[in-house]
Amino acid sequence: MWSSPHQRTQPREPDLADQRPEDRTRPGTSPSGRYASLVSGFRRLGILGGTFDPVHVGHLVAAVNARHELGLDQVLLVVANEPWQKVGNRPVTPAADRLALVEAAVEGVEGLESSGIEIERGGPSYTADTVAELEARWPGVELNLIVGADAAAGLGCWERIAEVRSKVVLVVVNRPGTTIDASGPDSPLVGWDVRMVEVPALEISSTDLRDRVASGRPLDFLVPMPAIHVIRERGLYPVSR
Ligand code: DND
Repeated sequence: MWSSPHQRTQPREPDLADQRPEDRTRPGTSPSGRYASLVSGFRRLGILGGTFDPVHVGHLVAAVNARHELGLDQVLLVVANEPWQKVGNRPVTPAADRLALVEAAVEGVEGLESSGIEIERGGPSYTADTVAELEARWPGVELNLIVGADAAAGLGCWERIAEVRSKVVLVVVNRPGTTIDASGPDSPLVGWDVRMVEVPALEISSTDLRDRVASGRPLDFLVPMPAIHVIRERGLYPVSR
């Protein structure tokens, strides 16, 4: 089911004249990671969007392995401002705290960068808006939207999904507990330009991690240590939540 990635035609070189000078910086130097720096020669960008409440090693392992398998220049971990499908179901941690967690988690990890692009846009976070913004900013750069199998199964309910489908390569990574039919006529992946990437299966969820904090159980080795420090410093995920 998890076939090897295919080769694609290389898109043209990004036009650096389209970039603002402040965007032509080294990774990690842009304010709040809004526009992760794309240095000259970048061709393939990975986008791993998430609520990241909190970020964990399952997210990071997916990002670094997708980057490696597909030869992506950089993967942006895009923090949702308002994950509209989750709002109302449970209290969502403020976006600024979730961004701080992701910034701490990717610090020093080659090829990964946090992005606050959806937070700065405000309102409900629609991937269609993010893809359109990134495409306009870096024309010709191949956008690879990375999703876990569970998120892939729900793509049909996303806002303006046909628009997203027309603009990205969809990268689906396996996630324990979810199987996805990648080829049948009823597959949610029909019509997408798909790459299936197998990553080490890590049975970790943000839900369990929030419960762990609330009940005083350890997060060690499930969440990167710098992000654990942020959780402690900011008192995130108290018992009452
Ligand atoms: P989640 O809330 O599932 O994020 O959101 C994932 C992305 O979908 C975000 O960018 C949302 O804005 C976008 N979305 C959702 C719904 C509607 C729309 C957009 C729309 O445009 O209308 P999580 O923090 O829970 O997870 C982040 C990613 O990491 C997901 O793709 C998830 O499947 C994956 N993941 C794992 N993958 C492998 N192993 C694990 C994982 N845990 C999470 N252990």
